[in-house]
Amino acid sequence: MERDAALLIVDLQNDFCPGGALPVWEGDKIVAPLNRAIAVFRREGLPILASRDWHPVVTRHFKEYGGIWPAHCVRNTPGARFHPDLHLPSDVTIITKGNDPEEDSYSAFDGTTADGLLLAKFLKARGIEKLYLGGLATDYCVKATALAGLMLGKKVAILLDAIAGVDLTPGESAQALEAMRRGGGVLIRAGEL
Ligand code: VGL
Repeated sequence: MERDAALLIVDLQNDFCPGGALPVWEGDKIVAPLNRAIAVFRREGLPILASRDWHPVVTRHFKEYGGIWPAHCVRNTPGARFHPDLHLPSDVTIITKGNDPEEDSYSAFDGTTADGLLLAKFLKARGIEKLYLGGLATDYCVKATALAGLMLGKKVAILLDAIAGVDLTPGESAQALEAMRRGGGVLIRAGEL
């Protein structure tokens, strides 16, 4: 693995998994491959980051207030917690996004660390040039994060067996993969790590 790489797990939260408020079909199936990826990054001593949607009760992101989504990942609720089977290490860097009631904040690059550092600044400070991405959802937050990272000049690899999509309109996840590939992203499997 490249020494300037990090693993970024996008929004693997209860509300995006079966039984949650905005479930992604088989969203929990990616937990096992992501745990294997976590083990690889830990073994290599490389950073592990996890983004989370962290919305206020009232936000324009939700249907009730003008958005397109049912309420989900309201901060400090069980639905906003990471999936309980995900083996996040104790030194994981959590990136929080969706705080702003005016913004959708699909991209983890809209988010900040606990110290209030924007993701791009954090990566720069740590010398991280390559992101391995997994999580939810392929056609929203994973796509937005991948494209934002590529725009910033980062290398991005998408872990095909560690993502799952909403497919609000059928085919959106396939289109998202194509957009990420076209933007310079590399599509690989977690097993190849
Ligand atoms: C997401 C829909 C709404 C995501 C977030 O994490 O991909 N999808 N909000």
